[in-house]
Amino acid sequence: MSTPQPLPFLEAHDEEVAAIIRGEEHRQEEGLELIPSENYVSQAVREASGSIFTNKYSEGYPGKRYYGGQEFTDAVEDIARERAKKLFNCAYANVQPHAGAPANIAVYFALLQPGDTVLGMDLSHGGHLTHGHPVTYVTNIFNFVRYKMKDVETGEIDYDEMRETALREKPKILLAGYSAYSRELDYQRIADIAHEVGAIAMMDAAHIAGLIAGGVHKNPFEYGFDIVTTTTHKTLRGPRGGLILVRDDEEIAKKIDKSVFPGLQGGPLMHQIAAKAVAFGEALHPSFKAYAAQVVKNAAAMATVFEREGVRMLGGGTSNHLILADVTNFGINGAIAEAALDEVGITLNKNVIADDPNPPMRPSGIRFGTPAITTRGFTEKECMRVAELMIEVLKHHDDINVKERIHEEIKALATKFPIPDAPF
Ligand code: DSN
Repeated sequence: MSTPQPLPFLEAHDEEVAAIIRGEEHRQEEGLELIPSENYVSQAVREASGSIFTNKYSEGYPGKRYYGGQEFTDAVEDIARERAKKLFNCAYANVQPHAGAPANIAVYFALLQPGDTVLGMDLSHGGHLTHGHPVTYVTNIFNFVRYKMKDVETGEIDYDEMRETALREKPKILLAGYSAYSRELDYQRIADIAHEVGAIAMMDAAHIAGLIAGGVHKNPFEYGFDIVTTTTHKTLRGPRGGLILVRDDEEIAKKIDKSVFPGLQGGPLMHQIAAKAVAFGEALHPSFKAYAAQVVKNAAAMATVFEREGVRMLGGGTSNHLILADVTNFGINGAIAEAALDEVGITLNKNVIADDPNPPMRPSGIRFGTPAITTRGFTEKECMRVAELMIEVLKHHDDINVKERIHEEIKALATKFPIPDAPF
């Protein structure tokens, strides 16, 4: 088991909250986390995140703050920015976005006028809410148009359609990057289309930032992308937060800084920025390359089991950290699958599949991935066993005896691979 977080004051002063935190510790330790956007941070990241920086207001940027007492906040934000730039090989970094959604929205407000167009991936084909889903407020301000996959069985994006739409709609931003897509992108093609129509090429790398930083996926900046946004807590294995990177354009970087603060956010979360600095330092460690490579190998291993069992996977499998599987052939929907797997200690999420005939709360798919279990030390062997157990649960989702047996095996596996204090 990982070292439990010392909570002497909380346990003395607020037993209720302390007990809830202990419950969550126990849940994370005993179960297997397969939500592909989650991970386990190191104790060092947690120490920085729980540090005294939470007390400090620091509106502005290093050297240009609105309040005094900034010598240490400046120092830590500078380290975070420098490490981020080194990690992604770019000239500018803004480490202040509180999460991925505000990072994307800050870019829109930095570079677009009301009514301007963004060309992004359709949500059901893997895009994200902040890429222009009608439930989000930014769609009242900007015009979002969409591209899709050409073939959902291979995951190939319809680049010809993307180009035709770009020529017709004249987007100011051509947006790549997805929350539920399992293949790699042709960055060169996307950047060329963007620049042909005078658009900014922007990549939302939230899911795969750790794979890029670890060198197992291509870096969009090397193919002409102008901006990369990401969260810091998924494959990148940092604290919850957002990050905006700019390849080399100082004007764009200045506009983004102004957009994040004062345009959109108030005081930055300096404790999270300190924790981001620590996580970026960990990702620069040579062992992170081995971690990122293993994440991809583990997902591929799980896909071989699903393929062998004839389960339909969107995109025909995976080249990254996640798998999107259609569970309707088991006679169930994604919500039933999610609940049955939860009962055996496997956490993942229901997910819409491309052009899903079912509604989002009862979609046809499940989405799962390997970033967190790889941090625990799982290799292909354990991942294949987990995939076999998942399929058994899906086949016998209402058989209590089967689920009890599998739950015991999952607990034993989790106990054998405790969450590490320092994952390198
Ligand atoms: N909620 C994130 C995910 O799970 O992919 C995206 O915002």
